[in-house]
Amino acid sequence: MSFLKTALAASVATLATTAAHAENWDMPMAYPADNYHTENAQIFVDAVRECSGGDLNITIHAGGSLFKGDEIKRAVQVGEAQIGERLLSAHANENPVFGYDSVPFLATSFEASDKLRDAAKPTLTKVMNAQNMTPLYSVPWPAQGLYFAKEVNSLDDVQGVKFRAYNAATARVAELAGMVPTQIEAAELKQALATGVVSAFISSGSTGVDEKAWEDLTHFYDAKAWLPRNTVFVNSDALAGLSDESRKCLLDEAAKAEARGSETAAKLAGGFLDQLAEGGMTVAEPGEQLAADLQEIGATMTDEWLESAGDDGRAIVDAYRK
Ligand code: PCA
Repeated sequence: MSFLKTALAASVATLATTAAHAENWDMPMAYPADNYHTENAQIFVDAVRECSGGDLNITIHAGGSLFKGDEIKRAVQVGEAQIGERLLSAHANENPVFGYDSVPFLATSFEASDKLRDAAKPTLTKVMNAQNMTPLYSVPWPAQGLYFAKEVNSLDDVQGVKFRAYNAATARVAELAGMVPTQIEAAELKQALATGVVSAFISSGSTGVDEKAWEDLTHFYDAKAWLPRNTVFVNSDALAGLSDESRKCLLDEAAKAEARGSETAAKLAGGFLDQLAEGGMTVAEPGEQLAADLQEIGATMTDEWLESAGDDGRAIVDAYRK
């Protein structure tokens, strides 16, 4: 065989092996393509493609386009998607452990949120593994504040207000405050605000900017109630099916994405509030009475969560406070 032929045969063989091993994964995500969570994940999947030598190609489907937010966890569990991102606290009705990041006033800074994430990791991994999933990384949203269509000085001002909830904790805040909660994914929030289905919600400045909240609402109170997290997780069978090299590459890049995501969120947080103000909203700390009312709700909800999450919840809080 001539040199050229040998070289050609060798490269065809390499191609064949690559093709046989190449994995194409779908990654449903619920938030907009230009949100920093999605952009961070795009850097992650690009790096994974690179370090796997093209063997692991992950395609992001942003904005709930492949699966809606509330379908993503199940889709990954049953293998309809191999990997996905979800606000896991939205599944706290199924297991209170998923709501570890939405306990009011437990962790209210980026630093505390990362510490709580580490404290929850063993328990969350155990719970996810039992559902055939493996958590890869999680990234915080900025601290949660309250959006209203009027000035609010105490809960007396919000009785009966229609409130958008994104998980059990936000629905409970509304109930305890005397508001009327409706569960609405971020992808449907703008429509709900525009049509008056809701006129208030709790979220970060990030989502307020994504939704151009100033077009529908007037006040943001920076309550710093908690920092919920989006978690990226993978179907455990899909993970086991990877080559050792691809699996290592995925896990290494996940660790980088987690650190990068926290840093990015912290860097952007202040600017989001500036944008709300630039849009015309009043951005303020909650006044004395509203702050006291929220603390009282927080204390009730902390007791309720500890009660419902049992030993798993206790393990998370103990590890966090250590
Ligand atoms: N934005 C997401 C969850 C928390 C946040 O800041 C949302 O409102 O859906």
